[in-house]
Amino acid sequence: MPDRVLVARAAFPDIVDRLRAHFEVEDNPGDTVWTPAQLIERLQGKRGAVTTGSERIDAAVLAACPELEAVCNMAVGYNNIDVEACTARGVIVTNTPDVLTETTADFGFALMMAASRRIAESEHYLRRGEWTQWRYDMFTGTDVHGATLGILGMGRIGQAIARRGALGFGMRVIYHNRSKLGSDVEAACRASWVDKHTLLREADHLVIVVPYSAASHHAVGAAELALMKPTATLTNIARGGVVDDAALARALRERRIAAAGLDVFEGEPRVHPDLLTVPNVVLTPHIASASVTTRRAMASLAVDNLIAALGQGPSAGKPPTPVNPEVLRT
Ligand code: 8YV
Repeated sequence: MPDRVLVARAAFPDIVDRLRAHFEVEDNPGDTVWTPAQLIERLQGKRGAVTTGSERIDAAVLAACPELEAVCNMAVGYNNIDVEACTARGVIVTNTPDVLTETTADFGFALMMAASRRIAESEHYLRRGEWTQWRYDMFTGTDVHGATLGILGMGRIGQAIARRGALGFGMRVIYHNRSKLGSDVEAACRASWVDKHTLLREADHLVIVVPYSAASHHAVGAAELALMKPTATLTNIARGGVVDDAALARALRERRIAAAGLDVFEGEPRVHPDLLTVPNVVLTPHIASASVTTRRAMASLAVDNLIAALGQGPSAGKPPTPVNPEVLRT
């Protein structure tokens, strides 16, 4: 009997089919988002699962699914998974780094430009039929080229955004990260480490790319927004919860910062109602990695990880991108 695995959300069928050569696969072509109880039910008897950010794998799920050995997230972020609990139970966790870096950086940059040049706000105005004449100050925004780009969280995606800013737009790039990057990496991105206060005070465009954790919860709230320039923009492509959305909506409404671009939200797919009514914010539904090529690469890497994690295929026992590789050594 082949091992049984679960693919928790719809994904490219031709890529999911690759699992069928090794496993008995239960998938979810209707793409229902299961409740935790439904997820536990589907995971019964499964040795492995491909998950997305929508499925929470915590200690309770693990306790209820003792046969589970591999959780392969189709995302670079894995705050939906209690990695510590997985490690304690010997469950391997994998993610999909690298394959989405450039696509996500493109999108972060696009959102930052859309916010600073008021693209969504002015498009809505045009669609409402309000454009009757040219005006010298119509939708004037802030320049991106030559401005100071501040990056909170300087991992792979942060560095890719830094390169775009420095090399493509002549921006001065400052960043804040728990640890300062090596001077070679800083030189490649033309970026300098600053403390968080300096980052908030000096950035013309703040882009948030820090992973979500208890430590980064509301890393940007009312106090941090108060430090920013009234002409500054804020872009969040990290995770909802890193920014206090209620405080951000207030700051936008009161024009304490100029504009924001948000791809992620606290409690998404719900969006804080105040964000829906302020004009100076561009809102997108968590699509920063959504190019066809990249989403296929993410699905493919998640599938490769599952095949290898469960001891099949050419890399048996060596999933390409483990989050808790210590599990493989035990
Ligand atoms: C995913 C993401 O689309 O990779 C991540 O961490 O946020 C996105 O690329 C999303 O999490 C679905 O799993």
